[in-house]
Amino acid sequence: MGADGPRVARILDVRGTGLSVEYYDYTDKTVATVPTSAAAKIVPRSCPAGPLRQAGARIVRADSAEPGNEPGRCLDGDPETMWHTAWTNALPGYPHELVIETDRDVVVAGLRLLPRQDGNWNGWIAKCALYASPDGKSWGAPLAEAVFDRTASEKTVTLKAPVRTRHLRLVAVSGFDGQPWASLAEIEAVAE
Ligand SMILES: [Ca+2]
Repeated sequence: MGADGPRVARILDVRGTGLSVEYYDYTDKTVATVPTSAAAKIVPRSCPAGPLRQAGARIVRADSAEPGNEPGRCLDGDPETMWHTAWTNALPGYPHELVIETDRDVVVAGLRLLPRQDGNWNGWIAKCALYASPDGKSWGAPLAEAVFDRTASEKTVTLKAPVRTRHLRLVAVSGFDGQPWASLAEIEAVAE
């Protein structure tokens, strides 16, 4: 367990004495018990806002979403909620995409992508590409492409050089084992 700085965690139990807190650590993937004095550093059920959410980021386009797993759920700071492409009334396959818009320019050195954290790997993204646009319409060539391993840990897409923009497009190119779905618990930007 890392005790330094805020931890993104889900509180599992507050013990009867009120002297300790049991929590699940999304970074270390462990269950730990800490005294309440240390638990003050735990951020329950939330991811710290980074450059995107600080700039009012929202999803303005998603190619598909299942009701209850709307696109905005990957920008709500809650690691337990997610965007998930449709599976009930339609089953569209890859590629999938999200277009993100912010209220003002942000300088982005890359993206941090948190896969769904509920123990189910449906929709985990294996390969993706990141674009930026001056106007939200023309995207050009991808600024970065990335291939991820099949784990629940946070993934990073790193740009060769930081970009200043209000419009980002994440294309999920493929998943694992030929799955048609994409899902994502949280998106944030890597600051310059
Ligand atoms: Ca979420």
